[in-house]
Amino acid sequence: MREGSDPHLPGSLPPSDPVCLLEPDGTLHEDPDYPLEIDEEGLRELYRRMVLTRRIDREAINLQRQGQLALHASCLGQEAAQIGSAWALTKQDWVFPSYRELGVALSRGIDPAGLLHVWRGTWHSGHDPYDNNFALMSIPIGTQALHAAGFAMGARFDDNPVVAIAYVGDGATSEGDFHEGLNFAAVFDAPCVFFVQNNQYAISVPLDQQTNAPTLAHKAIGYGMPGLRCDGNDVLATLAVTRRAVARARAGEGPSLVEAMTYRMEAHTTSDDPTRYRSKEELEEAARTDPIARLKNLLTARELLDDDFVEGLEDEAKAASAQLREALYDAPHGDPMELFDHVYVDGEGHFDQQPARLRAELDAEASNDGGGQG
Ligand SMILES: Cc1ncc(C[n+]2csc(CCOP(=O)(O)OP(=O)(O)O)c2C)c(N)n1
Repeated sequence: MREGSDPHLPGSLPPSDPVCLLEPDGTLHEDPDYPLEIDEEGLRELYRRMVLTRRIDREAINLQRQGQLALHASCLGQEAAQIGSAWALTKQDWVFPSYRELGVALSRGIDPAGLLHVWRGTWHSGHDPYDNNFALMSIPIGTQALHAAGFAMGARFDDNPVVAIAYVGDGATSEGDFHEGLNFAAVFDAPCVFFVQNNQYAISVPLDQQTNAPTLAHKAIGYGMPGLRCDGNDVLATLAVTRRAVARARAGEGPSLVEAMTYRMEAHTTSDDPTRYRSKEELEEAARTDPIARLKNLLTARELLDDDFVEGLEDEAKAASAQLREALYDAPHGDPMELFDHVYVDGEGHFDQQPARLRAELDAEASNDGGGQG
């Protein structure tokens, strides 16, 4: 920490070095500002979630390659940032994700098949946000900040001790929506955390072409909220730093920005070719800080990865992948009429003509198909 400056207070400079508790070789540091507060079972559970996320993510890429999904946005390399931050939340808290938050979704108990139906184009959402307090994936960049800020303001007006967390990427911090969300949250002391996964790229645009700010956490100063930084490939640092931001929000002290330094090891999406804008050497360098290997080193040193656990996890990962394939392979389209069902709380709202028009179009399409075959 900088002398005389506490990064947990609004207006302070963010630390130049991100908080790191777990080194790539598995060495653990004590930091009185960020107590670990996790037992051995917790450490194994973090590892389990990270491994399962990676396996399901890989399965989704394979399904896209087989033509079963139109697209997938991989979170490979970002497992620690996602699973560590999600661990800092309670069940009552609300998550506002972008399109890359598979690890957060799994942590909240979401069935990945539901999420991936969206990428298959066979369903509009695939999960009910109220089941797990996990909002629908929002693809427009930066909107998550507005949704989380608005939700958190409402929670504050209702004296509801719930915290909202917005997941955004580095690129999103250049969007107007991001600015507006952070400003409103700060002015209204909203119980909100803006969790920025700085994975170094907005598609092909590297961080140094996105901003002149020394770090993304520095942007928090202008809104009057703390800007914290963690090593986002260190699941324990991410957990501890997010926990502080969540505690601050829950105590009614207002929002924080957390910048988690990580690296997107896969393509931006399955439609992207990252070899056009980054080198093999850069990727190899990033692989050295792999978040899963790092936690594995700690668990191995503590003899927590016994054969039963490792084999059980492998079986679980295989079963989860098989279940995903079964749910998605050649899955039929959902009912397009469902499009109108969840837009307004009180039924059809102002959709007075659109459902009838869509019904007529679908009927016409069906009769044309029938005609073609007959
Ligand atoms: C408002 C808006 N503008 C542009 C896009 C197109 N777009 C999709 S992903 C992306 C880059 C986002 O980068 P970042 O915020 O760093 O998140 P990442 O994809 O790296 O997780 C852009 C510009 C969009 N989805 N929404």
